Amino acid sequence: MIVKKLGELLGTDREVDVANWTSRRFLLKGDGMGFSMHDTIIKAGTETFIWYAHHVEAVYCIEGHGEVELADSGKVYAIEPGTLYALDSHEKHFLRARTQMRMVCVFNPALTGQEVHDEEGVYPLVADAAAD
Ligand code: 9YT
Repeated sequence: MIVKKLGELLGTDREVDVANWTSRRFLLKGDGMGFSMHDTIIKAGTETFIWYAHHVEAVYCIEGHGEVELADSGKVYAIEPGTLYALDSHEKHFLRARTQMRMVCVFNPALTGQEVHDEEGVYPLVADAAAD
């Protein structure tokens, strides 16, 4: 069994801080669960274009307010604590945080921890099975 506390991740390579968000990676590919699970802070006032071409992701908001807009349809969904959205079709989307939002994110396939958003907001598939 794996047991982790958020505090153990802070300041390690499992805490990834970029312009618009900070992601604390509880579970990565190397943990062998078949999915990755992150506690992610989306910074207040940010808009992020995201396209996970190679992954599906479920996102559950536990703190804060914002919205997600589907790029193709323009459809906008409000996000508040208790809202889940699941990107089951690799939807291109804009994630906007009105206040700081805290999201529990689950990815399949699992992130290795080596991915970075490229200029299109895409996470590539990272093939390094040994990572983390
Ligand atoms: C909600 C979302 O997708 N945010 C981007 C960061 C991502 N959750 C990650 O890498 O943890």
